[in-house]
Amino acid sequence: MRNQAIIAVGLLLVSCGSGKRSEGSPTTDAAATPAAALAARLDSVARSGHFYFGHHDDTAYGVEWKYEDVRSDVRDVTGEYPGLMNWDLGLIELDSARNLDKVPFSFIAGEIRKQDARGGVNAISWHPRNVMTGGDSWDTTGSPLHELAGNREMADSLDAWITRAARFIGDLRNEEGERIPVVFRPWHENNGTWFWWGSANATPEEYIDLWKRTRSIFDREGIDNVVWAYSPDRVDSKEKFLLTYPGDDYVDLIGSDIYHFNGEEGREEFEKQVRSQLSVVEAEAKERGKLMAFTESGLEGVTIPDWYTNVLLPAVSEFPVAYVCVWRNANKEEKAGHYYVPYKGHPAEEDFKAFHANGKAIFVK
Ligand code: BMA
Repeated sequence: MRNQAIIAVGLLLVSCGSGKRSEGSPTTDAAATPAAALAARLDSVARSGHFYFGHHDDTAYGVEWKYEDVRSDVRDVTGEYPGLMNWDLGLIELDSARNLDKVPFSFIAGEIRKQDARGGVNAISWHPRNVMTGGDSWDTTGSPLHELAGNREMADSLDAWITRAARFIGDLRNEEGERIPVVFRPWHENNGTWFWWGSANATPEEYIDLWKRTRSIFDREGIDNVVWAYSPDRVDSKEKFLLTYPGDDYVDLIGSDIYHFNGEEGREEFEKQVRSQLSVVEAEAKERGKLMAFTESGLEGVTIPDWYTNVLLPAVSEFPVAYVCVWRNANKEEKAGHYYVPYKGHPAEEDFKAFHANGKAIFVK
């Protein structure tokens, strides 16, 4: 199995206990593939009590700008880029030049290279179209996964789509021509009902088959720069977690996506959810020798001015997460109010600076 090196690294590190690494630590194994090297890095960050701070589409656009060379709302406020940048492959499946949020794929590849060169990490999500109707990820009509086994044409399309995603990722290379490792987080939030691969439109077996299909295509393409991340939405019990867990051979990192809704009123609920869901993730990660992360979060509009230091930081500090990623700062002309990091002049700016200065979250120059 292509991922054995990563799994071995994870197990070895976990069995070493916190802090110290034993003789024959995974430095040599970690160099075996770009993915294994990234897994080892994420693991050592989590063990050190730090986490990469992540932001989706960070350098593509911000609330008040688009495609400036080179700008970031995170850097405008803190002086540094986020330690992790997330990018989305939605529409790569149709060979489009731009993704679902109109970010050119050539731009994404270039930014991934820059982020890697500055010592940061990249993660990739994917919101592909509905393989049956051609609608977007949120179009659940047709429940394509129920039909896949009996529909050769649709299965071939899906395989071609996955192949395009695999080739894009396999083509990510640094100046030396080496593959750049990324965290890849396909088929996310499957416990929710809003995506066509979600719980209302796929049986657990169909969902797990989708993962296996994805992995086998990436393996066929010889992709060795992916840390595989599984990130359901509502996992507050071991049973729910296990229901659609693709299996230890297919996953390197497990996480959960949890957003804060309803501002101050929703604060307690968010804190409770983080605690209950990340506790399940932590227990499973420990038992299985996997990395863990808080794969998506955020409070839209950052309407609680001390959200970063008084809500997010205490919540994640309880867990050995390798990273926490907040969603994008959509440009105000595209989707007003849809942003998760304070920009310059925003009421939460000072608090975000304090979150940065606190030192637990990793940013990069
Ligand atoms: C969602 C929103 C959408 C966007 C999608 C993919 O959460 O931000 O506007 O198209 O993610 O980035």
